[in-house]
Amino acid sequence: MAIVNAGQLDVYDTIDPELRQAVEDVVLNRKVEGEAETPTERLIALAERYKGSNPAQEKAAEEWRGWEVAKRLEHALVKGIDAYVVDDTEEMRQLMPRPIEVIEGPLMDGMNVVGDLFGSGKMFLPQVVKSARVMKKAVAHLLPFIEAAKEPGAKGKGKVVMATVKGDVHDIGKNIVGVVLQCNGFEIVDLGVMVPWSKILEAANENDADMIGLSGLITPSLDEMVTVAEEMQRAGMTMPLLIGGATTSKVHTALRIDPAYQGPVLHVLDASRAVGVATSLVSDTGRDAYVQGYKDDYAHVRDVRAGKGQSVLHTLEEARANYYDAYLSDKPAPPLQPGLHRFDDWSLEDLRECIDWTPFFRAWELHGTYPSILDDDVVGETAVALKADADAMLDKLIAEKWLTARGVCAFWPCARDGDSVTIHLADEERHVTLPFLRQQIKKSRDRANMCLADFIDPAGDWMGGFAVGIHGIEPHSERFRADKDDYSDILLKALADRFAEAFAERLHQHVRTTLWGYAPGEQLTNEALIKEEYRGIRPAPGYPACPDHSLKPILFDLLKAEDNAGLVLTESFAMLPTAAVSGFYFGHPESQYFGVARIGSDQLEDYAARRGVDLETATRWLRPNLD
Ligand code: B12
Repeated sequence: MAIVNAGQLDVYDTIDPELRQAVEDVVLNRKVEGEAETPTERLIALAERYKGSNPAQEKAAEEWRGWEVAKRLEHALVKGIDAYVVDDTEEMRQLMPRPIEVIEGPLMDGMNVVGDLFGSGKMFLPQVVKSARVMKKAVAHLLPFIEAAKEPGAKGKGKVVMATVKGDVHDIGKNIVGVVLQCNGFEIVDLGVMVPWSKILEAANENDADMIGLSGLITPSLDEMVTVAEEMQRAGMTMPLLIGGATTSKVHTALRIDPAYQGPVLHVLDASRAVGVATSLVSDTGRDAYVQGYKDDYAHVRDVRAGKGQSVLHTLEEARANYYDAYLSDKPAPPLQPGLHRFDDWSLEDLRECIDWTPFFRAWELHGTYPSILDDDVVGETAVALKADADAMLDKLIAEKWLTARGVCAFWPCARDGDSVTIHLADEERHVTLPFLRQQIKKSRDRANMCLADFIDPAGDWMGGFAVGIHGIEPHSERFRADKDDYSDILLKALADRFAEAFAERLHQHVRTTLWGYAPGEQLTNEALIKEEYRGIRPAPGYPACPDHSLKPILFDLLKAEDNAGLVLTESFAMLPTAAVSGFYFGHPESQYFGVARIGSDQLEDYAARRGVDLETATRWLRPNLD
């Protein structure tokens, strides 16, 4: 049977005739009269010669190696081939009067081609990041010559100071934007993750930056971004402030960040838009009108919000009366293996089997669902190449044991107590309260105002918790970065995130079938797992049903997550290592995900009292859910 990968089809006529003949003989079962070898044997023998090589590619490779050097550099940049770039750059350097001209001339010309192709949708993010790798290697080769000649560095389009804000640890998005801006001629001063506002302002001033870019993944980072804006205002700064990251939005930027800073504030949705925004901000002519456009737009958002009738809220009392009435006699039996379970080294091979690839492609701005994305007319070819690179890295990192999946889960006897769940820790002779939030928005018809506590029996029940993390990424990430290889660095981080999600999914399955054991016969395909076609939920602090990140210290204490899984929390409740997921287990058949959404001041006060904190602290924790 012939198996064809449509994404990797060669032009038929360019296939080596001998190989083509041998393959045709097998496919068409054409035995040549009088020959001792069968077509199969002949193909197998021929295959030996082809092992590890691709003649068609080699032929093409030879061809472009014969071009003149500037053209070779452009080709290497556009195709992302770094194999010969140091030699070619050196050849070019010897032809140019000054080393800096190699950057400002042929290398920038090549990157402009990349920028144009990306801008016009003919090249995609993974290819651009590979191009950046080539550029960085070329520049690294030239730098010692530039320094030796005591020449000023290449004049870029502008300088951007980038940082993930204090308390947040995520940098894939920031790094992608940094690479794309670099490809388009901007100089990036990357301050890394968990950067306090003082360091950001200092670096911006010291580097005489043209703009600051902030990134954040979790909601506590939104407050931190407001703080940076306030401090920029206080320091009398005027440089533009770019806002990005999964949790940020145009509305939040308009309502909270823009009013805090008189200078330009611009929310940027993704990497491809970052180039246009940054380019407009350094333009001599169009800048003012461009910035005014944003200011007007944000003012408009504020006006619309002010005038917009918000959805009506129940009082907390009314919402509680409209609770979700789960059929409690259906509650799951006590766990078969109660207590705490620790996993020091879950098999990565096993986790690989249940990776959800769709978000992986999304991280690279390739939109579509896996596996059909591989056949997509527009991004299919890029997706196939990216998946091949991901598979190759997975093979290597599993064989060489780069990463370790550590996790912990536990089940506790508990009871619902209003909107909280009280956990009984018999061994430690103590109770721990988990306060949850209830939906307050008035619903149509007879839909309930849900709270996670509704899935727990007040007369006695069970719930669980888990925390998983992928350790060991740092030395490899550092190695890649030292080698100017952002592509592999981002690829590795994106794979570690996939492993974290896969681990959370796999562990939940193990819990349902074995440890808690309420679904022993569950047989689900990976697709069905991804679609969550199983009984029970695992809401994570920060997700819509359970939006308060500050529950994580309580969960971590219950799980002894630092000792048992090597996980720690930052001051904003982000988890380290970055590729980590934590949450609760509810086993009731009717348990389901929902969004708490907006809550009223009555619930805020009630929650503060239940948590034993002042109103100001509770307001900070719950701000995204308040008016
Ligand atoms: C994949 C994912 C993860 C991955 C990690 C993602 C990562 N490394 O970035 C894993 C599985 C580890 C994870 C874990 C968690 N996650 Co998560 N996650 C997601 C998901 C599904 C996609 C995010 C993503 O990878 N995007 C791809 C990257 C490339 O995009 P990006 O970071 O946004 O960057 C792009 C743009 O934003 C922009 N950009 C980014 N930075 C900058 C900066 C500048 C200057 C500019 C101009 C542009 C820019 O350009 C980038 C490239 O296009 C989102 C939901 C969603 N659809 O967004 C939830 C989401 C971000 N996660 C969320 C949460 C809550 C968590 C957890 C706290 C859950 C938990 N309790 O375990 C943990 C926290 C982990 C930790 N270490 O603390 C929430 C955050 C909101 C909130 N309430 O705080 C989200 C929004 C889900 C939700 N709807 O509630 N998560």
